[in-house]
Amino acid sequence: MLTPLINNNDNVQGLLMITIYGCAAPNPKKISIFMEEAGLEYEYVSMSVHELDQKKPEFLAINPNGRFPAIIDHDAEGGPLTVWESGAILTYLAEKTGKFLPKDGHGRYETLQWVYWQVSHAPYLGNAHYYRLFTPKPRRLEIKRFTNESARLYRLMNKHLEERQWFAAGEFTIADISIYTWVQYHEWQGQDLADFPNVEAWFKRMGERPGVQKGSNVPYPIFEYKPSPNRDTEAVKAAIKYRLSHPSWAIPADKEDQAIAGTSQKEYEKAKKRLQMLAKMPWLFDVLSMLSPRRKN
Ligand SMILES: N[C@@H](CCC(=O)N[C@@H](CS)C(=O)NCC(=O)O)C(=O)O
Repeated sequence: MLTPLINNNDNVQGLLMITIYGCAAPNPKKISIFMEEAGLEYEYVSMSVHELDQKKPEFLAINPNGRFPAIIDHDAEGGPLTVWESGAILTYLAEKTGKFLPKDGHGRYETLQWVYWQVSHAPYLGNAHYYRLFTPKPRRLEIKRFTNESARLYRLMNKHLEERQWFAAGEFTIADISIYTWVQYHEWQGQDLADFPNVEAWFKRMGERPGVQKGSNVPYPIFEYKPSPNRDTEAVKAAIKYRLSHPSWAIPADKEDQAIAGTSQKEYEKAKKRLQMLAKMPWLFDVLSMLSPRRKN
């Protein structure tokens, strides 16, 4: 059963206009922030990733991709409409309400550009979370790669915000909402906001908005793990705290934007020569593939 948890307007009777399916994670929080900023009524169905609610048939019927967030707009033109993918949901809500996305012109595409950028780069940040905090053993190569890539994204944001208060269109938009919920987890990504002063100032500006504050706390505040039958809240909190401070997990980002492959210069030169040779004799590739042992997966 998918059970409604929060109704942000106690006076609403009957069917609510929009239902959000989400959990306490960056992508669903974008949607509750939008709703609070826009002052819209909504019903929130709180799902648990620990109990694999995203894989249950009743949720897969709403989002076959098995990820949060998803929404149902009961009041959409032409009948109830289901939308999933946080970027698509934000765009839909912005167009429906006429808020936080310019209707046309440069500002509209600037905004969409940053929303698309955020959604397509979120997996780098998400992988930083995964390899720094949740894998059973530290994996140096992966921690380095995703911490460095996260740092590159923060450098880009910091440069972009040098002469701007907001990410796009000279005003608060869905681009800011989309980016904010991920920057909330900068510590997990191995980033110190003091290294990115423009991002830090923007982050503070965002955090001062009442709608952003309220929406960030749905279904509960960031870093607050709710008890679940399968997980000990305090144990998870303690494990994360330990990993964030332990040298083998908290490998810092390199200052330079370099490719981290864990390879030495010698190995790199060898691989480069091999590629140059293959470029000259492409048939050699088929021969080498036949000779190399088959991978099992
Ligand atoms: N591209 C999707 C990503 C959604 C996503 O991965 N959501 C996470 C929560 S932030 C999730 O549902 N994770 C569950 C899982 O990985 O099984 C979006 O932006 O909506």
